[in-house]
Amino acid sequence: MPLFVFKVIIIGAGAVGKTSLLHRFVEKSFNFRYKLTIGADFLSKVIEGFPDSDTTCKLQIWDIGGQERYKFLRSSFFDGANGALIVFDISRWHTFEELTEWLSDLQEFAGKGVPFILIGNKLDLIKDVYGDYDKKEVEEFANKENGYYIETSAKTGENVETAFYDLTQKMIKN
Ligand code: G3D
Ligand code: MG
Repeated sequence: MPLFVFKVIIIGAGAVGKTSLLHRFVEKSFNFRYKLTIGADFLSKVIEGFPDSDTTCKLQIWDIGGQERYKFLRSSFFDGANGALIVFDISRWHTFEELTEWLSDLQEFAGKGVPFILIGNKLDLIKDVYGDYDKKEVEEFANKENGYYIETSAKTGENVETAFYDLTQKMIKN
């Protein structure tokens, strides 16, 4: 009966949907009361029977919340992380351009080989996106850094479970 316990962190620019993704995954809902996370927060989720029937994975998922701006707080947040979801907002391209900084923080504070999934969130808004969003560029960036790319919507729930499960699989392999 293997049991894995993992610390997962969700990072990325403000308002890209980090807290929403966490609540969608753990509580299966989009509208929740405390949207503006102050400081760091975590929620636990137990996944039974994944990736095989006798395995249990316990994820302790940390939401960086209001720490985006406080670089000096980041190291304790990153410390001991087994995996990360790095999130940008498909409808705001500049949030993709901030990713390199998040990725280098991850590698500096959590270690170079830490598995991550790159998430383009707010997929439900894709019909409103003109011009800037370049899926190919995002995929190439993720592949080059040994991660991979997935589009999600915390609002509709699309691909949210897949993203967390894929990361869990990567952490087990690691
Ligand atoms: P953060 O934790 O990264 O700062 P939040 O982001 O989860 O607080 O979300 C920021 C805003 O984006 C919220 O809107 C939230 O409802 C919205 N949002 C999050 N995910 C999605 C999504 O997948 N699709 C859409 N359409 N909106 C999303 P408000 O208006 O409350 O600021
Ligand atoms: Mg938040």
